[in-house]
Amino acid sequence: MTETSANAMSAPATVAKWVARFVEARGPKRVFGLQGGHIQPIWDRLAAHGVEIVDVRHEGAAVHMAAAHALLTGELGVALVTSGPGVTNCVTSVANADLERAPILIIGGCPPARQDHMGPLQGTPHVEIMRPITRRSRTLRIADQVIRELDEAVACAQGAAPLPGPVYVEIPADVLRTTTADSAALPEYFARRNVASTLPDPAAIDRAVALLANAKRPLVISGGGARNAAVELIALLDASGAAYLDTQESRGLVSADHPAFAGAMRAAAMTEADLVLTVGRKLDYQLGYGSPAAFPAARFIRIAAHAGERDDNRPGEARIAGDVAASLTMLAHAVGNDRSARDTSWRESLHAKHVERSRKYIASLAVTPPGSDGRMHPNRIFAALRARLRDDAVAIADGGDILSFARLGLATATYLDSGAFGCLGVGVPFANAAALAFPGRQVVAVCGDGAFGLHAMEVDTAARHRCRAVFIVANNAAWNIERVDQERNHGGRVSGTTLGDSDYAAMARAFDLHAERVSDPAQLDAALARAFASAPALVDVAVTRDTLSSDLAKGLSLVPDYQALTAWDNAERARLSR
Ligand SMILES: Cc1ncc(C[n+]2csc(CCOP(=O)(O)OP(=O)(O)O)c2C)c(N)n1
Ligand SMILES: [Mg+2]
Repeated sequence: MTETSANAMSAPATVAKWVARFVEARGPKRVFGLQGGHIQPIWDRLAAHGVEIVDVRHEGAAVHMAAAHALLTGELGVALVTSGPGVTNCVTSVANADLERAPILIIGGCPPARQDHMGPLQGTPHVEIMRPITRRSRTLRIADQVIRELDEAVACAQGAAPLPGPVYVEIPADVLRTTTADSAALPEYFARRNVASTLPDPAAIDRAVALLANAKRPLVISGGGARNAAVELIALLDASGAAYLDTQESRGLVSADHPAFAGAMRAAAMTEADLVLTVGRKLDYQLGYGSPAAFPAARFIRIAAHAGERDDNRPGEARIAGDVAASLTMLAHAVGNDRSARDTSWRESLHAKHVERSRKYIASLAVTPPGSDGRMHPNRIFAALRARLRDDAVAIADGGDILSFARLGLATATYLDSGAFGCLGVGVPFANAAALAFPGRQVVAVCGDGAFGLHAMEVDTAARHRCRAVFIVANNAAWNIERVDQERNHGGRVSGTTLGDSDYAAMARAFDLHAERVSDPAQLDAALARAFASAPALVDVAVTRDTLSSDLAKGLSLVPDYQALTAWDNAERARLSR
């Protein structure tokens, strides 16, 4: 212990110094931010304490980086942003972290309390702006309560609220300068703690066992709340004989080779299942809100530590509330391991079809023909990446059409994308955070040219902080999923959805990145090899607009009334009119 030693703890210090000590003791070794006078006292003390500060070019990127750090490492993410526009620039990223349930602490600047409501510099009601998209949003006005407040804020971020997620706190500039002796009187505020866990009610486990015993086609669907329970999840799949679907937020927990895995048979698995166990997963639009429109034959078991992943939209007939790993273990034991007693023919047939369909799909990537404009299909990028990425690579996908292709084409176990929020712009900051968190692993972000533009300046952050990521821009000179929607579904009137065929490699070179433009698929592999060797690097790939992605084909752009996808929306209408 250096700064948090007993002597240092009892010596008077400014609130800013206490905050820096707290971040040093409780946060990760790296924080993300963009400086401003209102937060300078904390920034300065963090620098003095040797905490690594990754300074970005837009506050939204700092919060995206903090969220990616949290999602990829399981640690708290921390971002520092200044008062006024610094905070408001974060709104989109905080909303994304809210939906991603990323445990992050955002420390904002705030005008001096003595200038409250007088029209101060950079004054705007941050706390009210942040409230609906955070677990807690507060101004900390009392100097010797600041550390207690921060301690509670971290607990909220990590799940003391109904879900883990972002927490916003700000400390007025005059409060930061106040000297206080005892704001940190309790050393336990500075001790890292495990997130509190609870065991489920055994009666709920019994109900789940009874439901499983009567099910012929049980299906487990995992979400972010299962991230720390891979071993236990596999044990339950083995014991129960259930089929399995992952979701974007829980990719890689179960290998696609596992006999339960049915990823390429998602629609059939959901339609046919007679029992669905959600594990740490919300029943949001991606799962048809749990409606019989999407799951016509299923009863439900809901398993999660947090209410927001367990009690939303469709309650389970068994509701297992508690630590996910412990719940899965208890359930697996209670189910027993008598494989002969189970009929696993449904999952076997699903898995066999999954294997066949995936094999064909993977083989098709390298031979998908070019579009009518002569440019390569985006699948060629994924064919090249598959050959080059190691098993532990981290992949990020961001965009419209390209995201739809990437979800199938990018196969890494560690994977993040624009998520349930559809948050274009995450690609570069997510990859930068991943590259800093895992310096020994390959990190690649595949971004649409539109999505890339939203945080394109973050290639500068990559260069300055040596974030050794490879950024691939799938350049179709369009916001293409929207352009194709206009073309097909709106009388062909394309307006405001085309972009220039811009040279993103030249832009990246201006910031000292290694960068190339590739138009010939035969050149992709060598270009990727050079990019990974010289990262941070950017490869601008000329791809065709002439595509029909599955997201577009399923009607995502149409925004139907009842469900996100047309087929479920039709089923929902039919169901409601019966
Ligand atoms: C911040 C934000 N703005 C707008 C949208 C709506 N939107 C969804 S996909 C898309 C097009 C994305 O274009 P690009 O990143 O180039 O990918 P492409 O479809 O061309 O592959 C747009 C505009 C969104 N989801 N998020
Ligand atoms: Mg595009």
